[in-house]
Amino acid sequence: MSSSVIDFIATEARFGARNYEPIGVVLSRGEGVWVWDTEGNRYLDCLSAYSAVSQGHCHPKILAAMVEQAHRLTLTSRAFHNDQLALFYEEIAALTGSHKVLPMNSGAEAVESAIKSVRKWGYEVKGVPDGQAEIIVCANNFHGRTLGIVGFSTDPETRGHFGPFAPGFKVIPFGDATALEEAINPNTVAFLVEPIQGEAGVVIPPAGYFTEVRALCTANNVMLVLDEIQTGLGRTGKLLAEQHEGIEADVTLLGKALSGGFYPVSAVLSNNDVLGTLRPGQHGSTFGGNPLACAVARAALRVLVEEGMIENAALQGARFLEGLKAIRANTIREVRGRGLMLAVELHPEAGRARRYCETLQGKGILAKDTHEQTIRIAPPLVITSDQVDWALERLATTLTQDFS
Ligand code: IF1
Repeated sequence: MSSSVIDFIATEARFGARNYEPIGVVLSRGEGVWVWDTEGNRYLDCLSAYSAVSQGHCHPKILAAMVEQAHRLTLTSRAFHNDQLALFYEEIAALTGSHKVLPMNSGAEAVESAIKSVRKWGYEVKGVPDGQAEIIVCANNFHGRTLGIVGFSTDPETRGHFGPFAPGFKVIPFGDATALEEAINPNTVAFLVEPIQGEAGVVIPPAGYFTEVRALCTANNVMLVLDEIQTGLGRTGKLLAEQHEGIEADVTLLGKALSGGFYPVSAVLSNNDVLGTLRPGQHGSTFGGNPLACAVARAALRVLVEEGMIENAALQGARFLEGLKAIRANTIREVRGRGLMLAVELHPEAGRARRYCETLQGKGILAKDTHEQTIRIAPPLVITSDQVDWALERLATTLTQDFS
């Protein structure tokens, strides 16, 4: 490593809170599926900033929209109207078939906003006694890092020593519709769930699960809140992961790729009167719905559709999954994926996934481990067949390598 690389890493370690343990690469440039480090080495990005850079790094059309808008107007606050917000609402509502939109910034903020909204809906529409609203969530969930959210996490790393936490959440197993049925009571206002659990290691529920979930929520007047912050906007090969099961959530949460990675933009979408319960002064954000964010998000949505990225995610995702399944390596326990949200789970004896990610780095691929045993693979949705094959070759040699 050159002295400059060591310097960036050492300086981060010296001044920064140590809340991450990054792989030892310092990136300085990105274009499409590729990123370059400070020494000019090129890597295929198989993380896409946790699926935020789905449209590819520095997409020229999103960049142009951002620069153009930054020259004109960046922030007005919601105390005044701006000439981008209405267009953003109109376009995202048309694309997703939703009726109401609440713009926020981070994913966690969208989740928090949804929790506030469904509780309010519960008290004012469903008639739940004040202070009694319950929200059902799943074990091994990941919805963000705020206090409200980590309070209903089941991961000791995520929640440990951050309490005390707010009450009002009930945890059930993921993928078990009977558990949901048993957990629902008259005070249940919502079921908050990821269509595919990301942080848990790309856990895909049994076929038919969400059809049953949808029916249970409808029958019990419980709002189905799908956290599509990671699965949404083409990642799984459909615009929204809910489409794989042919269902519609009552509330859908989007973030990450909503800006193509340029800027934090998130949104709560609802197809009923959940967001209608919010009155002026009851919720908001200084930056939420700002004109720069709206212009960036509009461009990010436009290129996703116009450039066929969703169809490409389905096509290349199937190719990638098939290629991973064809790798005969005793290190592999299971391969999972839908669209370009993929994971290779290693055998416990194979050692930590992190070691394999470091080997992949040496071969020009950046991927991220999760939960010790799983390598997550989520390249930008603009990846080509040749690039998939290129990645598969390197994954094959890495996974067949004997570390013991
Ligand atoms: C970190 C994983 C990905 C999310 C879902 C909400 C949020 C996220 C389904 C919050 C965020 C992140 C954040 C990142 C790690 C990461 C992640 F490893 F945890 F699972 F993407 F793969 N809902 N996911 O996945 O969005 O507030 O961050 O904008 O280190 O926290 P945010």
